[in-house]
Amino acid sequence: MSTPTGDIALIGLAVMGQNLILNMNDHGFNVVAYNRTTAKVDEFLANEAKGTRVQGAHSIEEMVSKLKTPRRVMMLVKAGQAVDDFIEQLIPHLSAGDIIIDGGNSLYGDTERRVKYCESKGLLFIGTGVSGGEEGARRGPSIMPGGSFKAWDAVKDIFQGVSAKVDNGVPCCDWVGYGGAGHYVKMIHNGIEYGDMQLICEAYNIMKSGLGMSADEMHEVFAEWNQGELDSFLVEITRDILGFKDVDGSPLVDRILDTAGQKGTGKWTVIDSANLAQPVSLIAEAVFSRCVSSMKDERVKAARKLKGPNPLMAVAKNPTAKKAFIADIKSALYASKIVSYSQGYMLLRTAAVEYKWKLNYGGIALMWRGGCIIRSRFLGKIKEAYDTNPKLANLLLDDYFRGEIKNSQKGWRNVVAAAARKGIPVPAFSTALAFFDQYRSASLPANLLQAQRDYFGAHTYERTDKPRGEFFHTNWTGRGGNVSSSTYNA
Ligand code: 2AM
Repeated sequence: MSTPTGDIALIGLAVMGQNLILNMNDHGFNVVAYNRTTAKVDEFLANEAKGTRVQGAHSIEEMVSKLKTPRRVMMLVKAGQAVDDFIEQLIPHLSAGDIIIDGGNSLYGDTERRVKYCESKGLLFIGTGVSGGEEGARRGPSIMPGGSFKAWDAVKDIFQGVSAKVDNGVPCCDWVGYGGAGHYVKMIHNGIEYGDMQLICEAYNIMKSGLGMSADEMHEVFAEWNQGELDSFLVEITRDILGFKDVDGSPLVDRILDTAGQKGTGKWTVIDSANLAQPVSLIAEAVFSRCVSSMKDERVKAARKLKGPNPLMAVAKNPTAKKAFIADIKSALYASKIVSYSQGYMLLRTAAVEYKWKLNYGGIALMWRGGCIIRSRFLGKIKEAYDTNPKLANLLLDDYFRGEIKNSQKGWRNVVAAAARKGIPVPAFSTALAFFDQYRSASLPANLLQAQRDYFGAHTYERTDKPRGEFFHTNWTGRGGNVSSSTYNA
């Protein structure tokens, strides 16, 4: 048998898989391609991979035999059972120290389990987030690997080689942490992506309904926003979408049905935030807004029965006032975005404690800085904030972001208030503002809430004039006993 020459094998020849293989090939790596439906291997070799050094395999055994040791086998297959099935198929053919990599959109809990399982068999396992879509996979994605740390040295050159680069060659890929940390960070990335998209959609909706602006006018506004601190992939594509014309020359965006789909990573972020008691309210609003949008028939019926104010604002008719209001919308978008990332990082910090990961928060911002869907100039500022103070408790407390919120606050409040008056829904702008106002409140009405809980459930309360940890119960009605509830703590 000839000496194996394969640096890495890749299972799963959907577009992402194919593109990542071609990207690896461009960077000088020798890739072995395999797919469950082996006809796809031949098609790939005869077409997209023609003239490259990519090798094909028609069985797991053949694939493994073509790999140098330690063997590196990466899967880009449908999340769920397919990943477990391939692990089982691979195990008999691999040896101690070989590495299995899952680059799909797996749930971090599954990755956590797979790392332990593979390690128990003497193998190493990496679960990695790969973001950037098909284009990213081909030209340079953001790669967020976690799992068996011992495997990092053996995959680092490949992963960092093919990943996106920022600031003259800094790779958007670094080791995230043990177990499911890589897939967790990818999940938060997707949650934040939901939030960013919702914020942009709210800005668009106010301009459209409140200011009566055309797609072309909004195209100009987004083009301008993309020059400044909002410079990002999502603002850039929004600019292009608003300028895109249908075959008859009218804006295509106006013809697209307003029902949003979702695949689940936003929902997982929100479920985990509830489990860890972290108020990731903006991502939650983004997920729920997609749910409301998908109730199209119900909304159409409700629109006939439930009346509100005329959304067109008076400022729409005054060019100077309109311009000022558009600047306020930009402030609302920017400040809300700062809140959303602050909330996402709150969840990351809590998850790190709960799941015992040592996360590098600046490093995570750097991984998201290029290649992925949320890539932006803004993430460079988040990296700077954590470089300045790795122990930063909350992004809102960083000097730079504190200053930015201060400058944006007036416009932000103006937009939320105007939208409320005109009946234009801005759930993400509003929840961001509500969170900001709660977070900066030394006292909240939870004193009353605790009284209510003690009244109906004898749940007890602490007092402002006594040390923390001392609990009191009051017999509020004079009826019933003085027994407090100690077991129920919902
Ligand atoms: P296929 O081409 O044989 O369908 C994206 O769907 C990728 O995941 C494809 O490469 C697909 O292989 C693979 N895939 C999906 N479900 C799978 C399963 N249950 N087992 C193996 N591969 C699967």
